[in-house]
Parts: sequence; C-alpha cells; structure tokens
Amino acid sequence: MKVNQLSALALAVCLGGFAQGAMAHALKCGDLNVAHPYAMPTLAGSKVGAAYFIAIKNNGKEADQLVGAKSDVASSVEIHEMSLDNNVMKMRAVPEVQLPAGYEVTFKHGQANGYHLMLIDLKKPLKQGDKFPVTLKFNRAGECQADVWVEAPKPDAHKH
Ligand SMILES: [Cu+2]
Repeated sequence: MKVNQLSALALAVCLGGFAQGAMAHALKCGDLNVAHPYAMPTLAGSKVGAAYFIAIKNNGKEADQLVGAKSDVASSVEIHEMSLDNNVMKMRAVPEVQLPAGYEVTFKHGQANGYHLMLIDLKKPLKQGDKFPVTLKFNRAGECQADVWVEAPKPDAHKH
C-alpha cells in the first residue's frame, strides 16, 4: 500500500465528526469496557478501512495493553496512531496501546493524537448499516470479539 493512499484516508476520516449518544453499544472484556466500536463506510474499490471506538476504559487495578486485532473483513488489522506533524495528519503502525488502570483511552477519529484500527486489504466495501466482528487481543484480558457498526459521521458534529 502506498503512503499517499493512507494519508488521503487519514484526511478523509478526519473530516467528519461523530454524533455520540443516539445509538451506543459497548463491549465488556474482563476489566475493560470498549465503548461503541464503529467504522467509516468505504468507497467501492477502497482497499483500506478504519475502525474506531469512542474509548477503551480500564476499570481494573492493573495496566493492560491492546496488542492486536483481526477480522474476517480484511487480510490484516493494524493498530495505528495518528499524529499531527507540521499540520499534516500522519499515521503509523504501533505494536501496542497502553491502557493504564483507571484510565480511558480514546480511539475517536478526528483527534490530533488518537488511535484507530486499520483494516488492510478489505475483502469488500464497508457499507453504512453493516456490522462485522473484530477480535481484539489484550495482554491481560485476552481476546474479545467486538461488533463493529459501519456508520457515517454526522455533519452537524463537525469539529474542525
Ligand atoms: Cu491508519
């Protein structure tokens, strides 16, 4: 995959806001609470997609780490970190995300420093209204399956 494709996608996912609250779902995985896994709809022919959560909260007494993810909809799933570098949004793959005890880590799109799951080599486009499973792998909590909802961000929640 070319870097400029990834940048274009990063920009695209950054342009929308997300309306919270209306329809929320969450996953409990051991001491972790994964709030509202969702993915942006993709255009026909797009080979990559991105999945987000409102947040992952660690309600336990010990730190945990998100160390991987996989899904049937894509050949591989990478953990990506977004960062703003000279006003250019960039993303890079990271091996894990720290989930300190008692903290909530956000995976929302449109954040200058946020995480998301990159769905690499999509087998079919993600359509609004679809749901698909993603298996999340944590060091302590183990593996849990998240139900990811495909939904477009609402323009009225635009924050840029
Ligand atoms: Cu990415």
